Amino acid sequence: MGLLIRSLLVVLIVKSQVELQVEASSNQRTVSCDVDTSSKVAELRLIVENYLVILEDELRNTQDQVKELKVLMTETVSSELEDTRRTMAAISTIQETATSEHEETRRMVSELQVAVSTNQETATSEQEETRRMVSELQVAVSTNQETATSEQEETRRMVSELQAAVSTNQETATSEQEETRRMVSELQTAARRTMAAISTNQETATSEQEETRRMVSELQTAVSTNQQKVTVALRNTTLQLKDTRREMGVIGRQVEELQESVSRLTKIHGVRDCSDVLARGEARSGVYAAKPDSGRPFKVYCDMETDGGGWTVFQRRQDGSVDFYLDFANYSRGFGNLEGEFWLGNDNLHRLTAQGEYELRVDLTSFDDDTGFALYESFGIADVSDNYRLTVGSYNGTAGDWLAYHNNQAFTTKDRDNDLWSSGNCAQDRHGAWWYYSCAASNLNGRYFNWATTNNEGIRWNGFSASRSLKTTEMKIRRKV
Ligand SMILES: [Ca+2]
Repeated sequence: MGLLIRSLLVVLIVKSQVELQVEASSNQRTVSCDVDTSSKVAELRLIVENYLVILEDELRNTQDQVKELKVLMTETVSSELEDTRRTMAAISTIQETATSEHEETRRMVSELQVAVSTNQETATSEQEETRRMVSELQVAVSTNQETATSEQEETRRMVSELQAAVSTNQETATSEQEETRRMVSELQTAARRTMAAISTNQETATSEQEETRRMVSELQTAVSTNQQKVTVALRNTTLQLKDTRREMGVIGRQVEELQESVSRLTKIHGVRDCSDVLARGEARSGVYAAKPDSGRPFKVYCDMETDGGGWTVFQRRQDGSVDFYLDFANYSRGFGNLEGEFWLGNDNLHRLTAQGEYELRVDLTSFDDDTGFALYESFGIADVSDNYRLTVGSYNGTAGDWLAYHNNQAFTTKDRDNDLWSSGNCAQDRHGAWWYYSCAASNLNGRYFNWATTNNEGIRWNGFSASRSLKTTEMKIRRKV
């Protein structure tokens, strides 16, 4: 930088001197040409002085710049020098480390060399020892070989002696063998004879054995077949036994039921009606036997629940399962099922009521399930000669007195007109059988409807349930004691 400025200044100065010389020569020429040159010289001096001033300024500036540059260079160089020093120090440290490592390596190599040398020596000595042992072994082997050779000789000698002995023995053995062969031959001959005898016996035994086997097999087959038959028979018998037991159980129960029924039905001595059944302690409603007089007994249904029980039921309607539009004969002997719908029969009714004082109870149920009853303090039925004429006493109850109208009336059926209606048969008109007058205030043997109709043919008890057809009815009598 400084050098450059200096060169520049030199160039400037040289250039100025050249210009000055040119100008001076020109001026000299001018001076030579012009008389008045002194003023021009003065002018040139002034110019040169000005240049000098400028040059001095520039020189000063340049010197300042050089100073600044020196300072700057010094600082830069100083820091770079410092870096270089640090690097050198690091390199020195690395070199030291490398040197110490190198030393260590050398030391280890040296030790290794020593160890290798020692090992070599050891190996050499061991090798020596090995050689010595091998040599000894060789000597021992040689000695053993010699011993072995002598032992072999001894062995050979003994073998030879043994062979000789064997030879002698063989001769002896040969003669003994001959003797033995002879004896064996004789024994073989004897054995053959014996074998022949045995063979004959064996054949006989084999055929007998075969026969026995066959018989045993047949017997086994027979036994097996019989066993199967017995098993099947046993199984069948067991099943039959089970069935029989089951049937026996059923039969037993039936017998019990029958016995109970028989018991009920045969306890007829002194049983005139359900009042007597109750008196005997039978508290269950159901079918019993009754024998009101010297005539034959008949079955009755006893109501043991209503109003103290002991009622002999003689009529029941409940579902329309029995046809009640029947003739005089049917009403005389009775019909239906005592457990369901039925009419006990006018003959039986007469026989019952003829033996004492009876009360009558009529129980009714409407299709609205309203219930009502009519109780008559007396009730009687005449015999067939009087057409089973009705006699009822005074009424009490909830259903209304709709039998009084029929009191003292004969029984009319569709085939027997005993009513007081001159223009026709009330039984036909009301589709029933009753103690019709002309015709009815009640009609409990009428047609069974399944709804509450006001039809004249229906089962009616006028005034109860507004004269509409009824759902259930029961008529029953009880002897007054
Ligand atoms: Ca009539």
